Amino acid sequence: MPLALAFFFWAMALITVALFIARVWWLPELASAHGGAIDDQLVLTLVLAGIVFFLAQAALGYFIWRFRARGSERASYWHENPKMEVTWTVATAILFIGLGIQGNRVWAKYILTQAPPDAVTVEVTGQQFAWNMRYAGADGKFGRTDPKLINDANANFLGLDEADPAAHDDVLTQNLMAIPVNRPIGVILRAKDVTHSFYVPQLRVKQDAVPGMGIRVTFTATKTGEFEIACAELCGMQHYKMRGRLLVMSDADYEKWLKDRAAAQ
Ligand SMILES: [Cu+2]
Repeated sequence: MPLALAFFFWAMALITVALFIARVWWLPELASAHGGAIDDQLVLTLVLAGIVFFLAQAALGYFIWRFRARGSERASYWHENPKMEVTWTVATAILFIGLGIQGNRVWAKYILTQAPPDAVTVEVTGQQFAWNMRYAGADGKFGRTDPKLINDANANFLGLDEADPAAHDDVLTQNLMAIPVNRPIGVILRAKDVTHSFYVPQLRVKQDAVPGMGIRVTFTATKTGEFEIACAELCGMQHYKMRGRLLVMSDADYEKWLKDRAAAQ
């Protein structure tokens, strides 16, 4: 019986590790420039944790079998082993702190990178339960907004002030965002009501949108296609419905799309 139990632990450990190695359940396909470093960091964490997990399970199985009850022997009580305790505490601390420092470097590079001056700027404003996108238009300037002018019935979701000349060419969409591929994108992330979270899994971009703040998010998409923009913050009863489409296009297609949208409104 102890041998069967030991085999059970070994088999479980092997199957679990094999599922990770085979990547049966894995992240969605990567489509951004900064995402590779995040994925590598995740893999490094999983590999190190996987090795420790496997060794621990292997040892557990071995001990179950090695120290099984034999004859009328009684178990004896054994109290502390400072050398072993210090060893695994220090080893765990080095592993944790090391991964933390390394991960922090990857994170800082992503989150602290400023959009270069030639970046495409898109303002994204979350509301219950939609994403409002805004492009500055030909003048490169966003029109003035005023919360008092917000009127959802008239589709003025952002409270755009029509009296401001810079507002006239602003391009507005809802739940639809187009960007050019291989060009830096600078998103200005806002929220109208409660906290939302702008999440595009393929881009490895996830950032809270906080009322009263204009949070900058910089990324470069490396693949054309259509991706889902999800809200990753439980923001109310219809949170599950809060989703948008992100279209990553060639430069020419993007310019045409923007021009068409501007002409249509
Ligand atoms: Cu939301």
